[in-house]
Amino acid sequence: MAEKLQPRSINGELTASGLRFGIVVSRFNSFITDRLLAAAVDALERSGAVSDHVDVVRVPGAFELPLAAKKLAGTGRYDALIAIGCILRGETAHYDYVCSETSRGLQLAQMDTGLPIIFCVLTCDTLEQAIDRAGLKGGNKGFEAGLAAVEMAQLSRKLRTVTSGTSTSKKGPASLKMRGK
Ligand code: INI
Repeated sequence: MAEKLQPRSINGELTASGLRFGIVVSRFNSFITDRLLAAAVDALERSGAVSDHVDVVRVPGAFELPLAAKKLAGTGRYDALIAIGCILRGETAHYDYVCSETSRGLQLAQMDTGLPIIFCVLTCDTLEQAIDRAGLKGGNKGFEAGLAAVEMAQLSRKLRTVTSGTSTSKKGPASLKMRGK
């Protein structure tokens, strides 16, 4: 009988040692964004990142996150970025514009530069919903973002070195070969 196909799995480890991170955080709704930031830094620290390798850049509001992130990405210094913001719905359509342009801008910056930019921007109808996601009932999205940054930084490193080749390993198909790690 034919051997069962066992695809090779490529994952990013949750180890931050030696990796550099940039965090862009908005001052608007800082009551929330400060808590997201603290949790993101905690996740990086627990994963093995060191102070010299983590920079925090503050911007006025969420709308300014994409440009700052793109400029940071352009320095070539970082393995991943985290964008932190909190957009709360008001009485006008302003919320919708800020939400859509912030998410679109961050995704564009990520795709243009090829650097992982983790989206840690809360978009909530009420302050209570935001508080729940910044350390209360819903956990802390900043911590999740920190872990996502580590995973994507590691994964990006690996994906840079994936080459086609012939494997003699019985563990997986011959189509992928990893260089380095
Ligand atoms: N910026 C936020 O980060 N969150 C908000 O809830 C918000 N609201 O509701 O207005 C907000 N507006 C400011 C915006 O991000 C820009 O800083 C501003 O428009 C200047 O460009």
